[in-house]
Amino acid sequence: MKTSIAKLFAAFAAAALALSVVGCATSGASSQSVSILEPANGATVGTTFKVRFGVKGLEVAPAGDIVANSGHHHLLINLDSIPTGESIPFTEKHMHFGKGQTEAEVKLAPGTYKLTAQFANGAHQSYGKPLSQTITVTVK
Ligand SMILES: [Cu+2]
Repeated sequence: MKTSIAKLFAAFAAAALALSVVGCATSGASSQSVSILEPANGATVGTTFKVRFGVKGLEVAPAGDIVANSGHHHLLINLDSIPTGESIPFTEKHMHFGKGQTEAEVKLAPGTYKLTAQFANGAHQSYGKPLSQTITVTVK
């Protein structure tokens, strides 16, 4: 009796493990992320400040060709993430780093701002909310 329960448990554990492995393989998107490394969320910065972007599981490349898991950074001023597949406009509030830059000098007038890093493909089509991060900074 004891043995059969142990065997059953072992089989169950093996099945659970197999499921979790499959789960990892199919949800590759969760291993990818985009973040603002600098400034920190809630930071107070000067009117000229440096923004540094970070990526995980993605390639940063100049704008041009559409390549899977590759793209460039955008900084959106006082805007939320852009829905997946939508083109990111070229305005003062949508800064494109189409040369593949991972950091930039940003100038803003004093005030409180929402800054959103949005990753997009070579044709400036957004990868959506999963590959974005929004922080708030105070410019003094
Ligand atoms: Cu762009």
